[in-house]
Amino acid sequence: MTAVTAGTAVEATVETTAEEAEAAFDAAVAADERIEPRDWMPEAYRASLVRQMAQHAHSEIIGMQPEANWITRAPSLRRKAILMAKVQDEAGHGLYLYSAAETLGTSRDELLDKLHAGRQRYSSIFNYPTLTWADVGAIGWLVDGAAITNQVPLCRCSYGPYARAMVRICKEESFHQRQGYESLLALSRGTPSQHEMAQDAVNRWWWPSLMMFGPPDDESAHSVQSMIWKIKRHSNDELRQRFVDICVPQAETLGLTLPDPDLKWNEERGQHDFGAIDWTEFREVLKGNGPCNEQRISQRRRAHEEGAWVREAATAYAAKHAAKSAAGSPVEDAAADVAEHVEKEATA
Ligand code: FAQ
Repeated sequence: MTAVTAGTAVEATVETTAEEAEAAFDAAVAADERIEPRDWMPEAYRASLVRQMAQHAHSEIIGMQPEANWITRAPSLRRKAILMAKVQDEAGHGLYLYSAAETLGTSRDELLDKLHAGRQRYSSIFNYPTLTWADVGAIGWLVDGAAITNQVPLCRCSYGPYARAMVRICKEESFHQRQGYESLLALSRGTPSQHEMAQDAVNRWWWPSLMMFGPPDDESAHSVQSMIWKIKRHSNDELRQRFVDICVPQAETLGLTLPDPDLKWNEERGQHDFGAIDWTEFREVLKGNGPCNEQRISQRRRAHEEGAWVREAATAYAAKHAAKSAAGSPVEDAAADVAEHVEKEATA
């Protein structure tokens, strides 16, 4: 007998064999139940979740850089306040995801070390530059839009902590998407040069946004297994197609053109056909040869080093508090002093 705790389908109080634990895991996944941190899970399931969640968390924090580039140059106080809040939200998303990954037994430090050493990925999209103010709008509309399309199904991911983190993240991403859309709309309906700037941004961000969904299904190494485990609910190509179909009418409302001459409605499929994606470019970006890979990772390393004193101070503060509460709470001490005083008065 191997002592293991079983999945949510079987209460975790009984001793079961490894086979029974695996059967309980499979049954829980099949019944659309959630796998929770203390449940037994296959090591490959755990490793694949850590891989995906780490990549996702890293994307959120590296993703702060391209937009942060425009905070000091936002065209109005209103736009600046909105952008600061958005960039801060992305940091928050990273923190939820690192915390969710910690429930699988990997520390945030370990994941950050791997990111800094180039041993874990972050999304290809954040290796492109933000050349004009319109890029901030294009990121909100397209990048956050692609992120939501990909992430709403993750709210139903079989791993509980990841699924729950995604619910809040998606609500915030949807707000981000709308602010990007509104910002681009203002530019598109502005002066001719503002319109041109919006169109140029869409021209540059459209294709990289389609790459966010990952390689085509027949080249996707993890999709089949991830879908069996219900980590992913749809394939890369399915979600990419859904995103294209959502964007076409939105681009029309914006008065902007999506830079794809092959984009057209296919009556038979009830979906849009679209042109070929440059997968060579995608692979190059993944290899580290995108326009901003070096800049993004070196800024991230520098921010980590420069933030060391904050981590040290927070650790020292937590240790001081832990020592204080071990010695007794100051409030309780004060209450005891008063009680002692009152008692002395009463017996005097
Ligand atoms: N970039 O077998 P698959 C955001 C890698 S958050 C880089 O298809 P899988 C919010 C993949 O990791 C954006 N690498 O992989 C925001 C694997 O490599 P590995 C991030 C990519 O996992 C907005 C290999 O290729 N979102 O934008 C990419 O089944 C604005 C084979 O691929 C998430 O992470 C890529 N685009 O499917 C923040 C969502 N695509 O690990 C700031 C969660 C693939 O073997 C501002 N992740 N690879 O070394 C997922 O849904 C999945 O992981 C996919 C990839 C769909 C990204």
